[in-house]
Amino acid sequence: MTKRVAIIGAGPSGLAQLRAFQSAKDKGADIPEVVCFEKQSDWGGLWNYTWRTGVDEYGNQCHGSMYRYLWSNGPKEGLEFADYTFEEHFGKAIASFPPRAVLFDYIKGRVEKAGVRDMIRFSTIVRDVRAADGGGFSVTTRDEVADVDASEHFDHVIVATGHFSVPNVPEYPGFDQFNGRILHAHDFRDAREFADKDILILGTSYSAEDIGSQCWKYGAKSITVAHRTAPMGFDWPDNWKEVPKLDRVEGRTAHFIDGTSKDVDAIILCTGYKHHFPFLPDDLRLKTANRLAAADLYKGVVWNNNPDMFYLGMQDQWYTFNMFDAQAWWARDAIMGRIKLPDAATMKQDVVDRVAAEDAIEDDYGAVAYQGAYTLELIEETDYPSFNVEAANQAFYEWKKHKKKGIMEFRNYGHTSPMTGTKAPAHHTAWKDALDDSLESYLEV
Ligand code: FAD
Ligand code: NA7
Repeated sequence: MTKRVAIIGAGPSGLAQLRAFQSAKDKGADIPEVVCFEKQSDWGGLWNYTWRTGVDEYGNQCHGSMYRYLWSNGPKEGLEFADYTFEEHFGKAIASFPPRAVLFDYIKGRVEKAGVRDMIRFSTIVRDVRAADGGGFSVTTRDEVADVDASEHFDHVIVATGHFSVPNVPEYPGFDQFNGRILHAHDFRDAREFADKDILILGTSYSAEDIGSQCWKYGAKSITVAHRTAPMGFDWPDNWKEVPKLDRVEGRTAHFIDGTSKDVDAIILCTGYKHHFPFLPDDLRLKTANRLAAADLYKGVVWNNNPDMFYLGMQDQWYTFNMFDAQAWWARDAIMGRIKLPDAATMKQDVVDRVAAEDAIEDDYGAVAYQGAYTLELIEETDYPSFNVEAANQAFYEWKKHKKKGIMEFRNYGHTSPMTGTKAPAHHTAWKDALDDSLESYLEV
């Protein structure tokens, strides 16, 4: 096959794509020439921790949003690879909410086994992609080490650059006069910085819940969370309060719209991220909200305005690694002609139907089931090893219930693997007491 395929990004999505092509090759298929461009010097995407904030060593936007002491916020049983289980990687059953370093090790394990590293050009940022006259794309990259630009032609481009990296940063009156630190979750690195401090968090989603919990665990004096829409409503510890929307800040005092106020040392904006593709022109650039049915993507992966282009992992995420796999296997098969794309009207209607189905979802349980069904739909059209998606849904449902029961305790439970049927052991130390998040500590019995 003489086709050339560019993958942009070597995070979990881009690595899933490399593994998908390599698995077809292993089975004797003639695969395209695949080149993956990764702006960082190592793979793993967000799971490749960096202490840097702001810009990276080359002056490009720093990709990393992960922080020290981060443990998986959902059960690992919901994200397990069907072709490479946790038990295969670690040689034993491990607990359900691994810290970042453990998940990074797992992600690496599969691609090291697959031997795909030499398909990646590291420290190489994609700067520009254009639809080429006569078909395909012109992709301009910069090798940051050599400090040299190059342009190459590819028949397909797969965008796997993630969408939890460029922060959405709102401004409230008085921020410019605030006498403390204001930062976005993207720049949060070490909760110990906020020990003995009064912190204000804006937002009510994963980052708000988890960064607040980290700060609580590592000794913040108080945590105040202001909601724009609705409170999270968990049974929080005594020094944690949920308050209505922030109105303004005066000096160190945050005033909320119900007339109450609180003096705080720092404001952490857990206000989400932008789908941001500075290397793409208008005709190729995805513009979508952070939702389960992303705009303009047939089957959630094909760019409807130019079906030679694909996007992976652009949805809001309950399912992650195995959903990226399902998408990558599907994109591979579309590129290799194993799956035929329908006409433009059908592809457009597919998005309309997915959006309507998402809009009809009543609660988080419905959202999990929706994304599980989507993942299964793609898997069933490829040779990705099928797995018990209903069992993975169940792991999410149990997790939701555990969170309701005890927001600082949900990580102490074990869930059942949809791949092996093994129930994970409880972790040796309760999450709130486990201050060491190293791989060695986590794997201790
Ligand atoms: P990313 O991991 O973001 O990887 C994208 C890659 O593209 C990066 O390596 C980046 O350097 C590269 N890139 C970007 N732009 C360019 C360019 N122009 N040229 C070349 N390379 C480029 N998911 C879970 O399942 N469990 C969790 O507990 C969890 N916790 C999270 C905590 C935080 C703080 C955040 C932000 C996300 C979390 N996630 C979690 C979700 C996360 O999005 C996925 O797990 C996963 O990392 C997404 O993979 P990705 O490959 O799509 O994107
Ligand atoms: P999310 O899930 O996109 O949530 C963003 C939150 O930010 C959400 O609660 C929003 O409130 C809130 N938000 C957005 N804009 C504002 C303004 N202007 N003022 C106040 N609050 C605002 O992002 P997360 O970072 O929590 O999670 C992203 C990923 O990172 C996730 O997959 C995790 O795994 C880690 P709203 O409900 O819209 O009022």
